Amino acid sequence: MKITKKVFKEEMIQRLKEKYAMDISDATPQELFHVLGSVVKTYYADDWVQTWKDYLTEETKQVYYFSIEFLPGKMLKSNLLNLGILDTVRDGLTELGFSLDDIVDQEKDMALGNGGLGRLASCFMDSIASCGLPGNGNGIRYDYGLFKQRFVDGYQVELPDEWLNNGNVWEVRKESKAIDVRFGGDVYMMPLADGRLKPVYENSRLIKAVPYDTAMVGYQNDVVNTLRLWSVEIPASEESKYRSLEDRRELEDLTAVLYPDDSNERGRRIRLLQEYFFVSAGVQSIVRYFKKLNKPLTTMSQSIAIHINDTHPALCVPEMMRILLDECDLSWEQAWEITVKVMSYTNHTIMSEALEKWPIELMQDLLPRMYQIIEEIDRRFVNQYRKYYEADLIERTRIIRNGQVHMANLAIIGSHSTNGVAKLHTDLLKNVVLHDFYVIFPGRFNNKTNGIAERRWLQLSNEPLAKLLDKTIKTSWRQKPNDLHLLQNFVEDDAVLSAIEEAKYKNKVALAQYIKETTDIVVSPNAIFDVQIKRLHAYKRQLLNLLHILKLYFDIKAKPDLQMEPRVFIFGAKAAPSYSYAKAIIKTINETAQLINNDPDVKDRLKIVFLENYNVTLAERIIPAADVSEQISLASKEASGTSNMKLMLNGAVTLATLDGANIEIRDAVGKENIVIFGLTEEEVYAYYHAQNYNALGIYEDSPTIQKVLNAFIDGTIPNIQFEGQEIFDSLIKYNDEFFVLRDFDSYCLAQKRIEELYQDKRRWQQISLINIANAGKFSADHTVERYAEDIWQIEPVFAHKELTR
Ligand code: GL2
Repeated sequence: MKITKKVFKEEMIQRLKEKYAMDISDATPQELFHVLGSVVKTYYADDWVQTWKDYLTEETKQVYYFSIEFLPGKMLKSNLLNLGILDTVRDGLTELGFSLDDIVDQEKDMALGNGGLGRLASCFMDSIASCGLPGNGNGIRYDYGLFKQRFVDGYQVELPDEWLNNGNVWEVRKESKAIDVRFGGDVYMMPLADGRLKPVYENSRLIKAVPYDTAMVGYQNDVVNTLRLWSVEIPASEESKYRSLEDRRELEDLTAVLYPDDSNERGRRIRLLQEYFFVSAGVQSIVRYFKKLNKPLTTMSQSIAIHINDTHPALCVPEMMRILLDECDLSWEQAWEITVKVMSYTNHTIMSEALEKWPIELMQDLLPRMYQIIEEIDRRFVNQYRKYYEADLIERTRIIRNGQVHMANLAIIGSHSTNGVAKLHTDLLKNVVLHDFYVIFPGRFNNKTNGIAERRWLQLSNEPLAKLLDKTIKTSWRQKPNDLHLLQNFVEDDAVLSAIEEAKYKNKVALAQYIKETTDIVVSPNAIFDVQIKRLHAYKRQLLNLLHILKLYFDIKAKPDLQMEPRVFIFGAKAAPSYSYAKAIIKTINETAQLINNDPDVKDRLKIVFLENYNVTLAERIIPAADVSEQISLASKEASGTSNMKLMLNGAVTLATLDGANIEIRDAVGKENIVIFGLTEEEVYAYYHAQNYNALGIYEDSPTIQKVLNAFIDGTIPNIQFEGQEIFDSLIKYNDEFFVLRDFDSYCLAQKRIEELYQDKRRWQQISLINIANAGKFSADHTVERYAEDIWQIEPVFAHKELTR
């Protein structure tokens, strides 16, 4: 659709009049945002309807991406970019006397996710639509997103994220598509006259799942897919059962909050119900759609693929079985064949505490029919494979073990594909964590390295660099991220090299200003901006970063005129509210910041900035301004990471362990263009096998480590009596689970290397350029194309369009 500036301006003026009965000149940014949002919606409405019709009439195979988290952030600019009207709208607004950026600020971040996993789901939504792939998201419309983080006296305080307070302009409530979901009570199987068994439910409850659809606009390709999020309501037929306010509240709580746990699952009733709620609503609605196609159920996998994003939606497997058995009257064998062909699963972590398990009693109590079906899947699995494998292996791979339902086992057994999210991670799944399954189902395992949507993470968030790229290599990279490679030709071009540096400088000035406004800390854009942004977790080792900062601080104290490249260490991280160790780290970083930032001896050589409330929008500010990308998890622990990819795309130099996708980043840029340190995954496992890691020994042997660690407990860092001791003990008394001390020296050397490289200006600029030039490989467009071909067997719709034109 071609929208001119003139038409756009007229529309804004008219709509504003209709909606708020006022002249546009009197409108507040909030009012403008709402009107602009609804205008933009009309621009994609036809394509949204058409895309859906095309899928239906052309019987296109579609994927449904089930994820308990989506983290889209703000959507206005992304929609404008993808519709190809960003400049038109920006200029139009300017002519009307407004700034697009002020209006953009009004939008609340849609933060229905914790971190990488949720953000990946949203990058995939963008890429699936942008690649013209027929795919939809399926999740939960939480009333409250991930908590807002504030620091009070250096402590993390969590506030509710009331993101729906001013309404949500992008969503469309589809009451007519609501679905009833059943839970609780008892179920027994009643034989029918023809010998079949039908479930009879007693005292179960029905709840109504109402979908809210949001358009996922493809990048300038007329494709608009759907993200469907379900919200709970009380069905009219059940009103009488929910008499008291508490009863109603308990039910409504079901979709109230996103569990703010990055990787720890707490055995909460509501969490399990949430999982079943969006799975059941989603799978029911998919089967309802499939029935409209009038095709035999046995061909379902030719029309539908369902993706289980981490284990939270693993109940897709028994729910699909339930529908096919109980409602469609298929035999177990038929139903099972369909289910396995339709389902696929991604594992996102090897951290054992995140491998979800539910107590049998809880599952039986809340979801009795699900439990029956899972038991039967388990029984048949054992029967089928015990002939071929030793009893121990079968026992270890069972879904029901030690009084618990193992969700990863359910997802693997009930699907045709299990993938990891980076090469190393997939290898670890095959060889260690899920090795038993790999023995049974070698063909099911495959790797799909994560990716990022470069539209958001470069085109939108880093305009200075994007413009420079257009000038230098033309604009094809915007369509085909691989074309960023063209930049490689300019690695010896001084003008381009300094232009990249200038773009970075501009972004650093902007971030410095934001830092000043929000924290009152003054930082110089000439300093190295050294960035670690990710959830606060012991394995990610923000502590290692802190120990090095303290070392630098003590170096300065010992030698007041020490020459060093000024550094600003920037942190962004939320800790799960129940994760007290992570919170202790936050407090300690904040107190260390106070100490160092206010010590006159430091003379601005070091600054620590911990920005509050890290979220997608804040990431968009920080990433373009980063010089150094800290990816320092203990090797083997970070499944992939994705901030590593975003930061390289924006020209930051990666300082990393050989973990997750860092390895593939090294392979892409070459080992001279990344700074690697620390134990390898093999070395980590060697320690595990030999059980000979000795943190105390390392401490005793190193005066530097002693000095740094003692600062936690001797009052050097103020106000952390409790936290300092907790951290000290984690390292010394509890033997340093993530080998922070073992990697400390190697990390300090790597940091020294960073400094040397930075001092060689031209070399640094070249590394930066090479990182940008090689980031196209990590576009989520490629990643979803691989999923589409290898796992989902879906094709871009353009192919259909071309044929029918
Ligand atoms: C994670 C991994 O920890 C992270 O390394 C990975 O990049 C993302 C996306 O695959 O998934 N797993 C997980 O549970 N969370 C992640 O971020 N929350």
